[in-house]
Amino acid sequence: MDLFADLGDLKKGVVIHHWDTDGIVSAALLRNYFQRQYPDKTIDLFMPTITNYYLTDDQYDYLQAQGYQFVVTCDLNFPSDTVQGLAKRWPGQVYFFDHHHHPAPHENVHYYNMEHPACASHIAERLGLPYDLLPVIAMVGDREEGIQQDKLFYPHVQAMMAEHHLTFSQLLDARRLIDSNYIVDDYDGIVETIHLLQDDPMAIFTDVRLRDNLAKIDADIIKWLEVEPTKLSDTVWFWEITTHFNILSHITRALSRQFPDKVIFTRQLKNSQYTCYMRRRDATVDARDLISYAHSLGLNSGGKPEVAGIIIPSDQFETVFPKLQTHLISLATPSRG
Ligand SMILES: [Mn+2]
Repeated sequence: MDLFADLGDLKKGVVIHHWDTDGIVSAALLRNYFQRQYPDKTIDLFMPTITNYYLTDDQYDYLQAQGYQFVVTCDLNFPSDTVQGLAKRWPGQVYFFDHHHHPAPHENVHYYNMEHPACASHIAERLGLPYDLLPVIAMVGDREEGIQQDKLFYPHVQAMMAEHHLTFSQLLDARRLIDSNYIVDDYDGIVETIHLLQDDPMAIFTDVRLRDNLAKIDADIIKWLEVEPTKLSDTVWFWEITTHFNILSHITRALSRQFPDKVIFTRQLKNSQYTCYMRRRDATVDARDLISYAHSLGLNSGGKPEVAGIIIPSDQFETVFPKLQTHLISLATPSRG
């Protein structure tokens, strides 16, 4: 079955993709597929602002002004209102690929979403492509070591390791190299990497710019490990991270490794919103308590028992942040008596 039969004579489309390894590989797979199967169609690349799982009005306007006739989204797990926003502007010509969960299908959208190790592996299956190096890099990208426990898909990873003489840790490196683009906030670098992956996935291992990114990222993390915290209490230590890199989660993890008995609390202002992280190892705070408190304040928040991420729009920052901080200190203070 031809997934894209409804495109008919439409010539100009765009892939809107995630900024991580899986999203980048998905875009490369789709572009290669179109070049082979539909050489008369062009398919450009577009990304939301890094960290935004939605499109702004300006971005919708830009996409319409480009004259795109169809839209393919991959690995972004766009919320319903964004999918509707796309469907309204491109009725019948939105192709949605994802592997996160199963919300109800949207009207006027070609909706391809199912559980899969990666969006790229799901796309490969849907398009009848082999599980070759591209989907394998994406599966390792999203699942990391966890993919080794996947009886159905790990054999495909092993086959590519054998064919290309790669170790598993080199596949993990591929993920670090590809993800380095978004961490250093390099939009052009992401486009270049997609082209590189389209032509020769092995070329990323020797790409000087990507290696250089890793060195910059490591240097930045090391620098922050030496910065004195603001000690909000005996256990809650706070750092305000000022860098233009998308690196807050990495820094927070590194700080937590360095101070395993502390509750690490970090904050970064970027794109007119604050992102806060809380992470702990040996301290007994349950991050989910902070997440529900953030939800009660109307904030976007998610995580696991050991880590919480919270977004604060800058216009709410003054009123909301002190409450969050006070609540975290009380969660981390053992009650006496
Ligand atoms: Mn993914």
